[in-house]
Amino acid sequence: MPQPPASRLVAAGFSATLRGSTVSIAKEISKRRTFAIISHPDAGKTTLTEKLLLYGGAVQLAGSVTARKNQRATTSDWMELEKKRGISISSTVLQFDYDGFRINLLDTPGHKDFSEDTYRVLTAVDSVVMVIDSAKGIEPQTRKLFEVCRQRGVPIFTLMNKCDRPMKNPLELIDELERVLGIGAFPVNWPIGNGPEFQGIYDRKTKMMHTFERVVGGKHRAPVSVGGLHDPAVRGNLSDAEFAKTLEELEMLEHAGEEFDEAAVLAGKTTPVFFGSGVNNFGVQLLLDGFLKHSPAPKSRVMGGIEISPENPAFSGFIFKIQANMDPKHRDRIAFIRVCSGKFDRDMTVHHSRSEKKVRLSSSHKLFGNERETVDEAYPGDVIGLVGHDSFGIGDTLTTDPKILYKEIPRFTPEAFSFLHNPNTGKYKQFRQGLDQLLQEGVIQALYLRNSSIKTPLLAAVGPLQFEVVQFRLESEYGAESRLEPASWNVVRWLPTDITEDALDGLSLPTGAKLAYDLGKNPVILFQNEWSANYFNETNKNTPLSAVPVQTVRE
Ligand SMILES: Nc1nc2c(ncn2[C@@H]2O[C@H](COP(=O)(O)OP(=O)(O)OP(=O)(O)O)[C@@H](O)[C@H]2O)c(=O)[nH]1
Ligand SMILES: [Mg+2]
Repeated sequence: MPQPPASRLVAAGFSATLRGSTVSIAKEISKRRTFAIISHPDAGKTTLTEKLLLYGGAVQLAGSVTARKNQRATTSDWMELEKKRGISISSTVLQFDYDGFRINLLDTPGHKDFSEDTYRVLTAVDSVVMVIDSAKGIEPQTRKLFEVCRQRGVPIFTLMNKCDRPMKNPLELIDELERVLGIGAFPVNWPIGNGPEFQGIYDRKTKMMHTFERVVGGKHRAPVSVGGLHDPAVRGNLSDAEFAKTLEELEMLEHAGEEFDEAAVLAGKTTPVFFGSGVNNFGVQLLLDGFLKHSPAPKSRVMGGIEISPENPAFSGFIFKIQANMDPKHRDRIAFIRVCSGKFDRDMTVHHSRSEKKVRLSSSHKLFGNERETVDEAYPGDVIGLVGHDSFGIGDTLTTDPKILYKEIPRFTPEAFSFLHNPNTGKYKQFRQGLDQLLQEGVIQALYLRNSSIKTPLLAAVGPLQFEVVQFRLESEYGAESRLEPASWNVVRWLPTDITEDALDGLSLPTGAKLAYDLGKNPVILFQNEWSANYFNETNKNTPLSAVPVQTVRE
């Protein structure tokens, strides 16, 4: 029999491997669930994160990294200042396996001063869990975050949390979602009892009631009994009045006759609603399982009119966060990349969009709070940490196909301005090194005044709490003291990037306004107030201003 030419043999073998690897990539993608937990401050995101880790089997005891180390801090709020203040300042990535899924969970800070970090995270996830304090309903920051998700078409799952506190009527809460946010709301389950009487959750799909026992401190899973609505053993201590009210509410829901519409959920038009109490572990298992069942795996991204599917054989991803000094044992910086297509292999060489150079990615890690472990491969949906690349910045694309360029990261207009002085000249090196690092992390922006003898950096932030973070981290991570001096400007606007120095000299600025440059050497004008910025706009029609730099080139 004539033998096929050698080249055909090679080609056949090659395509067989390609098919094999495509199948395995598709399988890996279908296992990935990458989501953020979002809400107004204090609704219970970090507490819920801990409980999802507990129920997901990723920690043995909620509220501690490992029982062995006997650390009491949450896994998610690992930063010194977060522990001290009891609030989340920086988003945290936690990767773990549960029930056949590879979960990438991102806990975000709720405070508006840190919303830059939260918004960047939203570019890196495929869905979100929106946590609502059931006593308060929809709060302002939740509404803003919701809008961003809606614009991006991100599917939203809702947890009505803190049902162990006197809560709003659950029907009202559902109505509020529809009225205030304008999204369809489908209650997947329903609370049984309210506040101190809250003792369980009714699963509308299985028609089963889950009643829980409280466990001290909520560190362990809550013991649960499952049974039909009229099962006395399951009904527990619920008063007749409460029970009758629950039955009535459930009847009303059934009467409304709405079906769970998977397509509407995936399109971000309907949110499945779960009830629970994170602190007491009530409803956490139902939320985790319900979320995994209905949430999407990574899907295609469209960039500049080109659709990049996760199955695309070229590896690609973008950096959405940089964080230094996560682990005091390793004083280094981690760039967080969201893998969007293809397969990541440790030691692979990729194209780096900012430098347009090839770089080898040898130090890659999977992340669990501030813990890390070397990772050899990763798939679309995964968030991994890359160490040892000082040239990496937020927004950069890394890919084996240089035609792929992600432009996902939003820019924010600073609204708070303050000079940062170094009061201790002997520590100038630490001060400068610390500040440069924090600037690269995007914790804050810095501006330098034009034609000025003042060389002190002018810090520009979305909110003043960011200044506090800079000062605290300079001191605790770099041993550098600092002093803030409030500046008299409140508004910054970017000038066209191609404006000449002569044209800048020729500008006539309103009283108190000043020219400055951002770190990318883009010129800006600092104004004392909005009125003055508008006046400049009116009187200088040929010099359009913008609230964010049109194009940023950092050096
Ligand atoms: N009663 C009650 N309190 C809760 C529940 N979940 C969280 N809390 C409390 O609410 C407070 C805030 O909880 P966190 O989990 O830190 O809230 P967060 O949303 O992460 O806050 P930020 O990250 O700062 O926006 C803490 O005191 C928690 O103990 C709950 O289900 N019931
Ligand atoms: Mg938090």
